[in-house]
Amino acid sequence: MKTPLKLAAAAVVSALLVVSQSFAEPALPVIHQQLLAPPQLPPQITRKTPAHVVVDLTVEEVQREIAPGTLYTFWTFGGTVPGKMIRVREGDTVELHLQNLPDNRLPHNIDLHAVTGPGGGAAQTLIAPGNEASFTFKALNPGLYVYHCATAPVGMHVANGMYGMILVEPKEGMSKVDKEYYVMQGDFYTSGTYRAPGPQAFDQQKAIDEKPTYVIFNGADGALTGANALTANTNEKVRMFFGVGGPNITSSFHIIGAIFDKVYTEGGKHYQEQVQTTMVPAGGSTIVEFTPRVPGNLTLVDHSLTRAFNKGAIGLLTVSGPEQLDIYGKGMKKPLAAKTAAAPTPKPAAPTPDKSQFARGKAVYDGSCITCHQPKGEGVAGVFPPLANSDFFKERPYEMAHIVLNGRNGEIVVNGAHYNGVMPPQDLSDDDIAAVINYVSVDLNQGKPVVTPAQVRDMRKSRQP
Ligand code: HEC
Ligand SMILES: [Cu+2]
Repeated sequence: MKTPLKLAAAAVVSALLVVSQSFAEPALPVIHQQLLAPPQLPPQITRKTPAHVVVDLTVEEVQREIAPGTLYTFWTFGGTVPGKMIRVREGDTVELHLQNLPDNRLPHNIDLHAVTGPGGGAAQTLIAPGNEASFTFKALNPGLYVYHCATAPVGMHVANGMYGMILVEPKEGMSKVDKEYYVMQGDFYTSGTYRAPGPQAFDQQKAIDEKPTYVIFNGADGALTGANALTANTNEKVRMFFGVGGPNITSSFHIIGAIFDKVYTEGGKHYQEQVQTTMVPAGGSTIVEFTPRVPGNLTLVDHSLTRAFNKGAIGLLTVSGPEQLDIYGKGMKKPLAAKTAAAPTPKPAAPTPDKSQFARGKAVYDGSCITCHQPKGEGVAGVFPPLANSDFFKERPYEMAHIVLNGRNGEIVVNGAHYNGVMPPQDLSDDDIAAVINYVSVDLNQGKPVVTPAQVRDMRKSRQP
């Protein structure tokens, strides 16, 4: 039982609290934040005064594809990896509600790096499934901040996808841009190998050893490629909010074919200009701004490159618009003049369409394939498989265009011999790929032309790198 004295004291204290709160926040307008699934994010803030922003985040444990045909159980904020992005203004009061759904198996909480105070909200929000927690904080410092689950084992909760970002816009606002995107990199540790099919469990030892199976953007191998590629038009200003959830691997963030006009290093206040690659720490962020000038695909990568090409850290930004040949020329390729007499003089080609495609196919072959597959397609024993009289090629000649488009690695048997190498994807146009495949089919395998540029274009559209 409380004594009357204590009760009276408590009443005074709570009365004081009510008074001070109502002085501190004279009728702040209440705004309910509309959260969007990444790579989208709430729109730029136009208001010039502080608000009381209510944010509802739901913890959801969901099984979905980490790669095509590979399932993984993600723990998420708002059902997505990364968690949905929160956007407030410097000086706002944020009232954050966290729900841990009844069907979840584990306790969770949230630690926001934008919070000034021990634990960033972790203690206030630690709840078992079937509960809701809430707390308020004042967004004192502008910047782009990571949030994440901080429930033990923290590394595991983050490794399962429990991170996102909160942007605190500076009081003076942010400059206007045409497109904004939200991308986070994370490292994942699965029991099976990269792209092993079926459900995969979390591998604690791989996590401790910091040997991820996947390093990916937005929670899946292919989350930002194919039909999911980001888009922009030439000469549009693009701003990307990029963060690293980790738990362990930092990013050498780079966009192939773009130079960042501005990089707000580490998500802070100052920017650096004219940057190619920026380091982003685990639990850190960056804001990059750039303006694509020529059409085509720009490729987001972690420039620690085996992560990009062997663990999934690849995304695309497809830029549409007219060619700008003064900025980016088409170029030309031709074989070097032969130094020895051994080179046979090519027979003059009759100007039929087929023959010209054939000539082009040979030119592409000599320019792109010859170094590995050798001049007559004979290959190198044990290293590069033959393309001439290849049973592997003849079995499904049409599908070979996939190999040239996407590359290939792993065990392969050609004419009874085993190979286990890496063929990188070839950076060639649809016409060149069709031409070289038809050249290999007709000239090296006594077959027929098997693929058209239009078919290669369709393959490219539907591919999952
Ligand atoms: C850097 C070396 C390299 C280059 C360049 C290269 N390849 Fe390959 N290619 C390989 C390797 C290695 C393999 C086997 C991959 C494996 O082990 O899974 C292969 C496999 C293939 C295969 C399937 C196996 C077979 O022998 O039929 C085809 C088809 C193929 N390459 C076509 C091409 C074409 C066409 C080009 C040029 C546009 C090309 N490659 C350029 C290294 C290369
Ligand atoms: Cu958690």
